[in-house]
Amino acid sequence: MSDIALPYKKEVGEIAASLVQDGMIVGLGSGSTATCFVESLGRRVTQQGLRCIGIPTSVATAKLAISLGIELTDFIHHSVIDVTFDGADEIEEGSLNLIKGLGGALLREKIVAAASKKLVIVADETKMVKQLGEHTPVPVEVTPFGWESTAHQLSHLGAQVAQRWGNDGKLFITDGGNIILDCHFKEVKDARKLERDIGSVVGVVESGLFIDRTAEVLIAGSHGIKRLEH
Ligand code: ABF
Repeated sequence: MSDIALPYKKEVGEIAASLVQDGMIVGLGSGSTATCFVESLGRRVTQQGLRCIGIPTSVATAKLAISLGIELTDFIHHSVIDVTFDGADEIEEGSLNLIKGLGGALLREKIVAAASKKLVIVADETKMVKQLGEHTPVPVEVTPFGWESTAHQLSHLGAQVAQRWGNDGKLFITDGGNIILDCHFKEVKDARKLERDIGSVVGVVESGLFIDRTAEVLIAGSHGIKRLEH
C-alpha cells in the first residue's frame, strides 16, 4: 500500500481499535483505513486478550480478520452490532454524510452500518469535502440483469454512468454477485433526495450514499486526530 496517507491511516486505526470494549459485536469495515483498524484490533485480541466478535463488510475483510485471530459471527446469531468502524471516500463537513463504495463493498457496508448502534468512520483528512460529489462518483450496485436499462434510468437523474472494471481488466463483480455503476454527477446539492431517487430506480440494489448514518468521524492528518460528532 504505497499510500502517503498511510501513517495517518495507521494512527487513526489504532485509535479506533482502542475504543473497542470486551464483549462487543463489532462491524469490521473495508478499505485501506479500515484495514489498519482491523490489523490493530487483531493485535489487541492476540496480545491483550481483548474479547470481541466481528461481522465483516466484505470477503476480503473476513479473510483478514480470520488471519489475525479475530472471531467472526453473522446476522443469524447477532442482528444488532454494537459499533462499526469503516472508511469512506468522501465525508461532508457538517452533515457527516458519506460517499462510500469505491472499494466495491458498499452493499454489505450499508447493511452492517444499518444494523449498528453506532457507525464510526475512520479516514485521513483528504476525505473531507464541503459538498458530496466534489471529486467522487456515487457508486451504485445494480443487478447484472438489465443493467443497461438501469444505467439509462440513472442517467435521467443527471448522472454520467460508467461500468466499474477491475484491475484485472474484467468487469468488477461484487461479493454479492452484482455489478457497480459509478454515477458522476455535476453537483450533489441534495444528497438525501438523490439517495431516495437512486434507490427508487428498478434494478438498483443499493447506492454508496450514506445519509444520516454517521455518529462519529475520526480524522487523521498533519494536525493529529480530529474527532467529529454528529
Ligand atoms: C471503504 O473504504 C469503502 O466504502 C471506501 O471505498 C473505502 C475508501 O477508504 P480508504 O481510503 O480507507 O481505502 O469503507
